Amino acid sequence: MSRCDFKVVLLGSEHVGKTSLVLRFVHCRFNADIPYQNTVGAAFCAKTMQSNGKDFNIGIWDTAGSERYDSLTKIYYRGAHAAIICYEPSSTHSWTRLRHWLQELRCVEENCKVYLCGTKKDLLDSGHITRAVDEDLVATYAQGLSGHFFTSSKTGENVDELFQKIVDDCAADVEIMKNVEVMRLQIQKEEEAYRARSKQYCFC
Ligand SMILES: Nc1nc2c(ncn2[C@@H]2O[C@H](COP(=O)(O)OP(=O)(O)O)[C@@H](O)[C@H]2O)c(=O)[nH]1
Ligand SMILES: [Mg+2]
Repeated sequence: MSRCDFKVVLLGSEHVGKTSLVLRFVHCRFNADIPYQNTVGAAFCAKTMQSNGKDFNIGIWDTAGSERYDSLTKIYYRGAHAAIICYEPSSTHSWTRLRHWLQELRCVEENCKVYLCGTKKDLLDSGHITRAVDEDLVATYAQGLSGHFFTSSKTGENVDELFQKIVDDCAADVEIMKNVEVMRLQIQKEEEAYRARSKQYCFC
């Protein structure tokens, strides 16, 4: 199985913690000591996860979030099965941007599952930052969506839970799974054809 079964895209303004979330999830690490580096364009990584005892390959697109790259970001959420839209509870700007991303996404991928993610929970819990985004408002907003999580990439809190929910939801979606089966069959056929061709030209 070489291609991705589920495509997940991360959206949200810059500095909210998208790249840190992906690094924590994929590599189980958090590095607070390196200077901030804005993601240029987008970065891709993949991880295999299980749902109901079956393996699924998850492709994750981590976008830049900068307003400069807005038009480019559309390219990355096209075809996405799920989107994690991040905001920082201490930043009203990041919340405004979240609503912007949700509207943009809905125009392109109507059926994409959307998960809201409040980041940097450790900083909020320890009082290093104060809440500026009204959580009741977020909760109301999240009601029509697929989920709402508060994560900390520093401690790892709720990070695996967020991605597990996404994989479980996608695996339980009949339409998505139909396409996954079709794609897997196609890959299998391509691999068989490739093996047959290789045999044909092998003279040893
Ligand atoms: N304490 C803490 N810092 C975080 C967390 N997530 C991100 N950061 C920090 O926030 C800054 C921006 O993070 P980054 O992942 O690059 O944000 P991005 O621009 O959305 O990709 C970096 O200095 C991170 O170390 C978190 O969960 N806890
Ligand atoms: Mg980034």
